[in-house]
Amino acid sequence: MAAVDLKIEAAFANLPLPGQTESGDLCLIKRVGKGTLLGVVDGLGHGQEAAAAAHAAIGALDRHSTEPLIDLVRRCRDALVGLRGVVLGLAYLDPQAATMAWLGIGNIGGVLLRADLGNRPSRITMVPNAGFIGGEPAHPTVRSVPLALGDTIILCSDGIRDGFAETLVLSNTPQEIADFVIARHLKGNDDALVLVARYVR
Ligand SMILES: [Mn+2]
Repeated sequence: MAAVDLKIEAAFANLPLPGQTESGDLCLIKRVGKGTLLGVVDGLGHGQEAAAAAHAAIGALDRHSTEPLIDLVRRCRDALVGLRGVVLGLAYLDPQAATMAWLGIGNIGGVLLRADLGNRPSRITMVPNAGFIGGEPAHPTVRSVPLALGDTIILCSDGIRDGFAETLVLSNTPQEIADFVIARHLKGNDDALVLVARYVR
């Protein structure tokens, strides 16, 4: 499945743990204002309870998508009362300003890969804050980075092994990259989700 707008092209791949019908990993790709909001949520554990928590968090992100990233974290927390916790990665890509703001709470991967390798550093890794949403109040750090045409952003759950970024062919489409990462870098002991977005003309 892919969502395309004028400037941000995004796609994802999601695979539940074998034997589970539902993935506890979910994502959101949504046009918000002139930009695109990306979210990856991993409900703690797996199976139906993890999926219920992930659905609640994604619903909160969708309902409040115009709010600042930091407020979305609080919205998720409010939506998770009585449910399991989640870990979360959020990014807002603003093609007009050519910036991306992002944050992570818990074990969520995020990497920005530059199209122009002369643009140093050629890779920026998101450093998530510790913890999860649904426990102690989280106070994540929102970081802003410049975006250039062709740059690729990847958010993924911990069902994906580290080190995948080195193996990617950046001329491939976001969907091809997402499918490749799921096919080749799956841990196999957890649900897995990878979301790939690119800033395109
Ligand atoms: Mn997980």
